[in-house]
Amino acid sequence: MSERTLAIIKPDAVKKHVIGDIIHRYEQAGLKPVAIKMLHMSKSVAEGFYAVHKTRPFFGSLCDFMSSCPAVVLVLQGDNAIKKNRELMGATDPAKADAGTIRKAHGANIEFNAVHGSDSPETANFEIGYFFPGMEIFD
Ligand code: IDP
Ligand code: MG
Repeated sequence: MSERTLAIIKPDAVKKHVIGDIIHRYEQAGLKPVAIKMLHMSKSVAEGFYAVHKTRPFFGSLCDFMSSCPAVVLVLQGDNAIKKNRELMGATDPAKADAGTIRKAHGANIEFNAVHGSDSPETANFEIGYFFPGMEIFD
């Protein structure tokens, strides 16, 4: 079933000049970018995006990181896009990520882990709408 997911190439990956490598991996896996933009999140935009984590001890640090430099946000579309993207990404902690995953290749640690991907249809819906109005999504 074709579905959409939100991906973010996080500030650490943008600084490492691996935007192209990561987008290539999406496309090779059959995840088609249908929306894409670079933006420098304010702290409050990052806090709103990660509101689900607001009681976690790493919340402040995570929002500082996400608002530290520009990031690239994308909507990816394809069969089982949510699960497929989570598989491509690898585990949250790059040290535990499988070989061949984006986080294994480009993540530094459990916080600076290169990419974000929605984890369910409900979060994908919220996250896509958070960054993209419908008229900026093309399929
Ligand atoms: P996910 O990105 O694999 O879905 P989540 O648990 O949703 O992982 O956490 C969101 C983000 O918060 C992670 O991608 C990572 O950047 C950061 N994070 C998660 N756990 C920790 C932690 O224990 N310490 C510091 N940062 C963390
Ligand atoms: Mg998550």
